[in-house]
Amino acid sequence: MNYEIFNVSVDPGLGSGYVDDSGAITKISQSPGSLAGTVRIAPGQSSSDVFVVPIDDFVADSFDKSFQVKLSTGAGYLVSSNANENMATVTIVNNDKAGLIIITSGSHALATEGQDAGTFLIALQSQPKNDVTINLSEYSVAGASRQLHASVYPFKAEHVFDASNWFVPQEVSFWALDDNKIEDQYDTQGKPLYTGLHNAQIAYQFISEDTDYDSAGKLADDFTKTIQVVDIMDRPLSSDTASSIDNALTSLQEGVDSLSLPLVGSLEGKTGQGIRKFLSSLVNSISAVSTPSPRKLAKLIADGIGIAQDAVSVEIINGTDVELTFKFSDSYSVFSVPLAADFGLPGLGFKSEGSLDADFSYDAMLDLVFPLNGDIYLNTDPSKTFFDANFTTKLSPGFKLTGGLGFFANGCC
Ligand SMILES: [Ca+2]
Ligand SMILES: [Ca+2]
Ligand SMILES: [Ca+2]
Repeated sequence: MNYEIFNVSVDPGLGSGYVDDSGAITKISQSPGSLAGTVRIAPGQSSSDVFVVPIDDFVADSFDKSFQVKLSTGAGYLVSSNANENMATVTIVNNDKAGLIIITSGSHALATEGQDAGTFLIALQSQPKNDVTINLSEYSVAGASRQLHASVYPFKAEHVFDASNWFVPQEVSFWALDDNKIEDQYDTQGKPLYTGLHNAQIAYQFISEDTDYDSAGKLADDFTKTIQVVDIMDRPLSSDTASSIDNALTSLQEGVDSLSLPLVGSLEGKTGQGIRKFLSSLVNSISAVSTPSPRKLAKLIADGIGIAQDAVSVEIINGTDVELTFKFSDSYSVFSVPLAADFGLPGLGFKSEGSLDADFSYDAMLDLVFPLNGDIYLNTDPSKTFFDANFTTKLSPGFKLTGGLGFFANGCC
């Protein structure tokens, strides 16, 4: 039996001018694939199947494709004139949806202030019917400062997709502006997380004759009006940060060690651990991050020394430089400090033996400046960098002193 296909209905995205010509059916089906054909009803049977194999295209059809088929006359059989018996409608349901694909490493694309560009990839989710231009720009809520740039200009990018490359991801590059502000991330209660991470937003605008891929007239939640969140890492500090802090703290400790007091002589090794208690683990934790952001460094120092976070401050000074200030103190007893053989008073001819117990306490503050350009330096203003220590002793049983000054020796023992 002969059949004919008619009323082929195809979205203009698959090409116009196909309706009811042989081109239309070849656009939408591999089989039947032509506007006329025959089927054979085997002897003893009352029906026969015609298989429809749709072409899996990628166009987000604005309506489902369809065609109608009817039996046509031929030799050796009669066709009913009742449309319900001689005709059928076939609908091919669209499975493509216009959309935007954004591919990032991690949950958000990331750029670091003043460093190389951050990147992510974009592609379309279906084949557009016309060329699609995507314009990207920074989106700032009212009052918020700019976070992104391209060269010296505000961030802007343009990417064009067409019917042949819509599925090939294009790389978008964006740069984080070094805004001379110390920034951070906050939890839902508004508590700082001391990561140095903060957000920027990129707004999308689609322009195309394909209305699915055009922002005009779309609701704010349509993909053509996407607002993408990207992560910005605050300005990284110098890779010399760990060694500078190591040197500054070591100098303070050496300053204490180089002191000499009556009774005990040189303090080296006699004040307990002092700064050494936390120095190497602190320096290791900073080295592990290598170039921490200011707020991250503040957190590493507070955790490393075991002090409250508000004892560490980071701020911008001179418009561009980062100043790090931290205060710390300790107080503990040192047992059996050996007495200096000369009673800590060389030249007087004293001889002493024995040991004593001591209480040691200190109050320290350190002020380091990280210039935008140039080497890290210690602010030696005595109100900013100091080490105040107390070493209090009392003589323990078994103390013995003899000396060349007889009156002192007699008076003492
Ligand atoms: Ca489709
Ligand atoms: Ca910033
Ligand atoms: Ca910043």
